[in-house]
Amino acid sequence: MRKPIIAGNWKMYKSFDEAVEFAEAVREQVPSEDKVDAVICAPALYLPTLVDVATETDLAIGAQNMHFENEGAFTGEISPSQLASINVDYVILGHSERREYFNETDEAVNKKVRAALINGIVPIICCGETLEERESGQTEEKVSTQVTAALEGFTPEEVKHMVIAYEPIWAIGTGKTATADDANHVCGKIREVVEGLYGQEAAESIRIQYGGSVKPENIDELLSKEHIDGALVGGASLKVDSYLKLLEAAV
Ligand code: G2H
Repeated sequence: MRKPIIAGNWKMYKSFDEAVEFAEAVREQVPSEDKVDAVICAPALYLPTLVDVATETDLAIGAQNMHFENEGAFTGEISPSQLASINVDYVILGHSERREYFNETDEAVNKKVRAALINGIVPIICCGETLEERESGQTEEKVSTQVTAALEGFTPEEVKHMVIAYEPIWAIGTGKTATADDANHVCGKIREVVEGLYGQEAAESIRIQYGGSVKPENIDELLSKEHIDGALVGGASLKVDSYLKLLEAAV
């Protein structure tokens, strides 16, 4: 049985005060981490404070990006060892917004996944197709290429602890969601790709989230599907009530 993981991706939203208020409001209410992994991936400059607020609770804190080098002359970047030094638990890697607006490549994502593992941070590796790719029947090929590249060069044991987020780009922040069956189908294909690369045990252990306009109204159906182990949630993770409802749905 794979433990569900619900991760909020706050993107570039919330003031510092709003972020702290949110974490203080949810930290005692999130379900036990025995049942669900509850994560908030916040803007980088709030991370040390949010980690403090979440200490000794079942709320985990993640980053939305990082560099793959631990240190160096990379003005403006944040390193994996820096994130680890403030006890950040998760990092989103290869989100479509980073691939599209910041030229993040499959190769960079692969290096970041390795750097995350070395530093004890769980990578949430994003993949997904554009509307054009979906309409021309290239969905499976696209996600397979992205996942194969991101997972290149690991051991089955390492892969077991990773998280993949399938986020069809056309469903992100648009209010459009893939049907639960379509999302499950693609998540199942991703699991097949992992099995082909790293074997059955790794494929059955790795957790695969769906992302793209997930909200309290549609999460039950998504989570009822065999291959969907959680959600990466943008807009609906910004409000306390809504975030807690998403977590409850996963218990
Ligand atoms: C997809 C998702 C979070 P939203 O980017 O990663 O955002 O739930 O707003 O579509």
